Amino acid sequence: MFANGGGGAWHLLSEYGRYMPDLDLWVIDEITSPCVNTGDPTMSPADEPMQNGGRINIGAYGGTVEASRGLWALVGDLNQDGIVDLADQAIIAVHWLEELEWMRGI
Ligand SMILES: [Ca+2]
Ligand SMILES: [Ca+2]
Repeated sequence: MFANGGGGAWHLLSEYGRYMPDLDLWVIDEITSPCVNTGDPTMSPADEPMQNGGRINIGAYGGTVEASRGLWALVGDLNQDGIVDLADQAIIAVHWLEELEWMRGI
């Protein structure tokens, strides 16, 4: 599931963002490669752009600024520091009961 492997474009397809170096922009694909966020779990994905899923990608661009984006692995990790803890709970406490205007009519 590459952008165009036959054409030498080895960036992984992603519904969350894939870099197109020839146009210097990010695009959204209809599917996500299973290689997104399935690399070595002991390696830091810090060099991948956010949203980097909290795990390095497999492939030529895994661990680089051109890595395809993916969903963050920990849903409750609101500050995306890799752990669900009181800091995340504090974010919820600060924003507790906020709502969008369109919700007020329901
Ligand atoms: Ca990743
Ligand atoms: Ca956190």
